[in-house]
Amino acid sequence: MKKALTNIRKGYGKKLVSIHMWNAWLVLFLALSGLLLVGGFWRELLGEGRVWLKWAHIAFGLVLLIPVIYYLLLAAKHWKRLKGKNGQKANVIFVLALLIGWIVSGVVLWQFRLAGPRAANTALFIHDLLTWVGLPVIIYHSITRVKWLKEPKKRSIVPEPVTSANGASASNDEQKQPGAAHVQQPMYTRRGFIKVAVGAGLAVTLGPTFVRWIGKSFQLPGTADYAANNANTLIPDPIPLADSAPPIGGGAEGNFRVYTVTDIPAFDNSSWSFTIDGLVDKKFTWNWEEFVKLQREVQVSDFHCVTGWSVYKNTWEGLPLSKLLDLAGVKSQAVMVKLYSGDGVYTDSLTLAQARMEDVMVAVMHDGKPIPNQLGGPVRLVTPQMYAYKSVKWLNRIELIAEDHVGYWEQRGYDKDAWLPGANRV
Ligand SMILES: Nc1nc2c(c(=O)[nH]1)N[C@H]1C(S)=C(S)[C@@H](COP(=O)(O)O)O[C@H]1N2
Ligand SMILES: [Mo]
Repeated sequence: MKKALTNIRKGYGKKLVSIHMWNAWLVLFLALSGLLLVGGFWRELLGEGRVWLKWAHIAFGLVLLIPVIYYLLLAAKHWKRLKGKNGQKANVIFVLALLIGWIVSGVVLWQFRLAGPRAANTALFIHDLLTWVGLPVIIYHSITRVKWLKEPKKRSIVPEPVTSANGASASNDEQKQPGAAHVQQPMYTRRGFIKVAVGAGLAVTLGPTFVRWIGKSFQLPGTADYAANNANTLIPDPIPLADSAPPIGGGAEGNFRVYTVTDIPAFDNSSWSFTIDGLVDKKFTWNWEEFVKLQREVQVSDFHCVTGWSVYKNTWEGLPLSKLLDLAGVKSQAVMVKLYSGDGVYTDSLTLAQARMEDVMVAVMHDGKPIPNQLGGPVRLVTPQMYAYKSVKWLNRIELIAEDHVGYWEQRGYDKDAWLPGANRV
């Protein structure tokens, strides 16, 4: 009878240890892959790997459910054992809330098409928030626990009940004694000291960086900050229409995340031109002075990235793409509009019907100001009914072609179908 009890205990303790270990490895993988995915810096380098990494991140995120559910099945027992240890109870609740929050917001991001951009936007905020709060705690936890691994009797999750009653060295053979009473070590001074020392060390070395990091993630630079650092030097400035200044949309809500797969280019009057060619009746190449004289229009629209962030109520001023197509005259053989970026690398395409949608715009101004170079200025495409990978930055050439063209991200695994849920597909 006694023996059976010990075996159960032993099995249970071992289970907790292995849950903890699997969970730790999963979280490590998810943290690393997540940081690679969120960092704009890695976009060019990862290329197609980015899409694979995203699928791996989602898959392992779902696998994380296994240790969480498994733990929940054992939770009642573990909870009893934590009786009186409020610190550890709080820690368990914190970790569970963190993991469940990550999983739920992650599922919404994974199912972004079902969820729609509003929900994806909220989920991304929560996913990020939990990362910036949870990761430092987990890193701290891991560093302090490494010491404990070498001194197993000081851990709160033990493979078997520790049996030393006097606080003296609990050796391995002691742990093998069957049926001995479970006595938790009261010896917390050294552990406490290590914790405080590591905590203080981390706070001093990483603290300031971390605070700046958090600040940045919650207060991303606004369009005004980019406008202030606009590296384009095109003259003259386009003069905003009355609807642009002040912007009829009331000013954009949300923050763009600067994405690029090259170094961020900047242009001046000598390095910039805009061409429409291919299967057209009349090919055009405008320089900047000519281009700013073309009649612009104003629209207010939302901007959604497929990774979950959105910027609402943008007041864009520019040329409806359909007007440019009419100006050049599209030949009957043409079926696709190929869009080129002045970065020399990024391209995408629209069908003629898509290109003629009234809100597809070759934009020159945002909220009454020239589009800053970091956000794709002097001229970028906006495609309000499609995810923003269609909205080619530094747009400088439109070519009418007779066959399909697969865009930069679509070549690397993004969906050819970029329509937002609820869009008026054409
Ligand atoms: N030339 C170019 N255009 C681009 C991209 C890019 O990497 N290069 N990224 C696309 C993606 S995925 C998005 S979400 C938007 C981001 O626009 P922003 O950098 O102005 O926020 O630009 C799109 N257009
Ligand atoms: Mo995007």
